[in-house]
Amino acid sequence: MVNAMKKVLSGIQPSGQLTLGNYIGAIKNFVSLQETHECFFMVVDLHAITVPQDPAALREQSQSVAALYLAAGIDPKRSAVYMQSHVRAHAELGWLMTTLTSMGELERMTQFKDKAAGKDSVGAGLFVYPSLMAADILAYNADLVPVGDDQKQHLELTRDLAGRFNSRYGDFFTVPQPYFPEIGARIMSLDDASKKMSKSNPNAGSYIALLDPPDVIRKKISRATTDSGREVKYDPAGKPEVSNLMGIYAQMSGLSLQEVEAKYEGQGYGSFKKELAEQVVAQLEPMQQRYHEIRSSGMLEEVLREGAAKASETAELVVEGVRERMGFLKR
Ligand code: ATP
Ligand code: LTN
Repeated sequence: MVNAMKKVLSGIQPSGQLTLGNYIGAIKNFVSLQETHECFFMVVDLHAITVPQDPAALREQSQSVAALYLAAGIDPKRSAVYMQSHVRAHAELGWLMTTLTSMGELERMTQFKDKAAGKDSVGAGLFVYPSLMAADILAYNADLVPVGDDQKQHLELTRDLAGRFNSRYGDFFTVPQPYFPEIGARIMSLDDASKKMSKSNPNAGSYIALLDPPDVIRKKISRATTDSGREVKYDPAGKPEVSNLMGIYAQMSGLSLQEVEAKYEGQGYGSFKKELAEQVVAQLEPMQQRYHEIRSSGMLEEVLREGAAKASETAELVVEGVRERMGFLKR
C-alpha cells in the first residue's frame, strides 16, 4: 500500500479569540497527532458565518487562527493547514449531506438549541451546521477527529450519516472516531464552572485567550472563582472550580492530577493559583512570540494556498465518488 497512514481532520471557527479551552481540547492534540497521522487542519470559515460576522473581523480572525495553528506547533510541511472555504468540496458535500440528514436529528442538537436560545431570528445555516461538519470529515474519509467534549453529539451524527450513506449506496465512507484529550476535554469558565470556557462569552474574565498578555493571564487566574475551602483536591462533582484549574495545571505542566494534588498538599489555593499562572504563561509566551513572527513574515498566504491544494486533491476524489454513487451525471 502506498499510503497506510490513518487520516486526521479537525477545524476551529474563526469566530473570536482562541482560548485555552480550544488549545487543550483541540490544538494540543492536533500537534501530537501529526507525528503519526496524515493530518488536515482547517479554519472553518463557512461554519463561522452561521452567526453574523463582520467581514473585516472575519478576515482578521481567519488569519489569526491559521497563525495560531502554526505557532502552536502544527508543521505545514506535514499537515495541510487551510481555509475551509478554499476547498469547494466542503460546500458541495455539505449540501449532499444535508439531504441525508433528518429535521429531527438537527432539532436534537444541543449546540443548536444553546445558540438559538432567546434569539428572535436564527439563520438556517446554524440549523444545518452539523451536516456541513459531517461533510468536512467525510470528504477525507478521516479516521480520527480530535475535538473537545462539546462536539460529541456532532460526531455521533457524522457517524450515523456515514453509516446511512454506506447502507443506501454501498460501502464507501470511513466511519470516523472522535479523539478527546484524557484531561481537559471540557475546560470550564473561570467565573462559572458549570459553563464551558468559550471564546464567544462576553465576559473576557471567563476565559484565557491564547494571545492574552502575561499580566492579564495572571490577573484572570488570580480572580478565578474557587470554593471557600483550601484543599487542592481533584473532585469534579464536589470541587468543580478547583478541579477545572487542576486540569489546566496538569495539561500545562505535564504532571498527572495526582502529582498536582501531592505537590500542593496542605498549601491552600494562593500558591497553587500563582504557580498555575506561571505554568500557563510559560506555555503561551513562546507561542505568542512565534505568532507575531508568523503574522509579520507574510508566510501565511502560501501555507494556506498549499494546504488548500493538498486538501482539494483528497476531497475532490471523495466527492466525485459520492456524486457517482448518488446518481449524478459525470461532468
Ligand atoms: P464558540 O463558543 O464561539 O462556539 P468555541 O470556543 O467552542 O466557540 P469552536 O471553534 O466551536 O470554539 O471549537 C473549536 C474546538 O475547540 C472544538 O474541538 C471544541 O470542542 C474545542 N473546545 C472549545 N471550547 C473548549 C473547552 N472549553 N474545552 C475543551 N475543548 C474546547
Ligand atoms: N463544530 C466544530 C468546528 C468544526 C469541526 C469540523 C471540528 C467544523 N467542522 C470538522 C472537527 C471536524 C466546533 O468546534 N464547534
